[in-house]
Amino acid sequence: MVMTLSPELVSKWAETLDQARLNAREMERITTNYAGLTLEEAYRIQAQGIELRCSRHGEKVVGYKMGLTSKAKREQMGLHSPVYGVLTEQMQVQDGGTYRLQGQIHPKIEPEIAFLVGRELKGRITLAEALASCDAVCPAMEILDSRYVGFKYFSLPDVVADNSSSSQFVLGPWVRDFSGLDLAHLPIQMFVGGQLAQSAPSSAISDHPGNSLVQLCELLAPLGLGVPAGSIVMAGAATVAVALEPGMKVHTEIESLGRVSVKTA
Ligand code: OOG
Ligand code: MG
Repeated sequence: MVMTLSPELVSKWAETLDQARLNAREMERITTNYAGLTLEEAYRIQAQGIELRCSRHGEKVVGYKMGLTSKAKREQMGLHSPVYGVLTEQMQVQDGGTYRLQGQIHPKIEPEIAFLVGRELKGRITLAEALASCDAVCPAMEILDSRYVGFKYFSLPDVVADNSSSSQFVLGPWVRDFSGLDLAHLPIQMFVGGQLAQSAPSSAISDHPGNSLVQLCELLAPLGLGVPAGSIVMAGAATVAVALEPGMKVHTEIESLGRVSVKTA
C-alpha cells in the first residue's frame, strides 16, 4: 500500500507553516521530519494553507505565481523544475508602495513579468493559445520569503508546501495592447537605489514568459484545475533574487513594457 499523508497531517503542516509566517519565525523543513514528502502531498499542504488564509484571514485568491522558470533561479536554489504557488489579493503591494520588513523572515526581491488572463486556460495548450487568452501584461516584482531556516537547500516539495516561498508582489501598469511586442526579447533590468542590480532578457523566463502559462496549465491539469478568467499569473523571475534591507528603493524596467517600483521600510 502506498502511504500518503493523512488529511490531519496535511492540516497540521499547513497550520505550522501559517504560524511560522504569521509569527515571522523560521521552522525546520518538513522533509527533516518527514523525508517521504511527495510533490502531490506538498501541493495539498499548499492548498490547505491557502484555504486557511481565506477562511481565517479573509484573503481572496487572485491568481498564481510560477517559480523556478529560469536557469538563474533554478541554479540559485539548486532545484530543477518549475513549481507554482497561489496569489491572494492581500499579497499585493501597490506600485510605488512600501513593503514592511517587520513581520517577515528573510525576504528577497526578483524581477518578473505578469499576465492578466482574460479567458480560462485549462489542460494542454500552446504558447499561442496562452498569449491569445491574455488581456494584458505588465512588469512586476515578486517579494519572496521562505518560512524555512536559512532560505536555502530545501527540496522541491518543501518549497511547494510553503506556497513556493511567496510573500508579496507588485504589478506595474497593465499594457493591454501587447500584440506588437515580442515578449521573448525584452531586456529586463532591476535597480536597487538607482544602481543596476540584476539584468536578463525576458527569454530567461521559460524561453518566453508565455511558456510559464503553458507550464502552469500542465501542473494544474492532473488536479482537474485550470487558470480562471481574471487571474493574475506571475511568470517567474528572470534573474536571481536580491535580499531586502530596510530603506531600499527597488525598481524594474522592462523595455517597451514599463516600470514598477517598491520601497522597503
Ligand atoms: C522558490 C520560488 C521561486 C521564481 O520566480 O523563480 C520563484 C524560491 O526561490 O524560494 O518565485
Ligand atoms: Mg518568483
